[in-house]
Amino acid sequence: MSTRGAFIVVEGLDRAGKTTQVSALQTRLENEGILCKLLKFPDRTTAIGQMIDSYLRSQSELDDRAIHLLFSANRWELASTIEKLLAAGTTVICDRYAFSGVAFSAAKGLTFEWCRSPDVSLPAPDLTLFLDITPEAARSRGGYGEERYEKEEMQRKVREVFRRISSELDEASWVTIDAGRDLDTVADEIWSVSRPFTKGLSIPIQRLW
Ligand code: T5A
Ligand code: NA
Repeated sequence: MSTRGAFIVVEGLDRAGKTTQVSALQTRLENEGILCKLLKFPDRTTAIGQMIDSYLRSQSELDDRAIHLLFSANRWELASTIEKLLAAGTTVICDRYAFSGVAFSAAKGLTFEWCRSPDVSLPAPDLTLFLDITPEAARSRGGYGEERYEKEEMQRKVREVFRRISSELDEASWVTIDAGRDLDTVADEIWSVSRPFTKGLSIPIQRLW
């Protein structure tokens, strides 16, 4: 039976080390000769992505619903690319995805169900690695940056919504990783959890949610 690539998403609070870890995972996959592609949301390079970038840097203001829909549209722009890569046998690693979309908008006060609806039927990750870190530990990593959501109170609320999301998903597809440890320890755990998924999957691509 022919297999497809696995869709692996890395999620977490700001400064949890997502970008550091997706890059480490990509290196390990390449060293094993496994075909992989790294994606990131928001993808700030598209026209929609540029609107998101401007909002995050507080250079523009948007209604909470409007920015939520732009984040979702930014994922839909790449949905068919993700599907084609997976079908061609490429492992797709993604730095944030729809879970961030729900977590940040729900933390602002929009309802959970409303937040989920625009992402319904996007390709679902086969594995989500949630990098969990306390807001205090995140702050100690050189402090939060200048962007809109990088405030401790916001990060606390976001963490609560991520907890709710994880409680509603099955344990095999959502794995919480203690990201407060040193870089190599976190990378080793991510690798041991991801490795079985990189051998190719024979089940069809799943859909959110
Ligand atoms: N957002 C996103 C929404 O509201 N809706 C959505 O739908 C989506 C997709 C931008 C914002 O958009 C929001 C969420 C965000 O607020 P972004 O572009 O992903 O999202 O944000 P970035 O600023 O690029 O990334 P983060 O701030 O989230 O940081 P990372 O990627 O988690 O952390 P990283 O790897 O850059 O590391 C941060 C620092 O910590 C060090 C690193 O060297 C770096 O200095 N570090 C460690 N230090 C000690 N121990 C470790 N284990 C370390 N790992 C990393
Ligand atoms: Na990042």
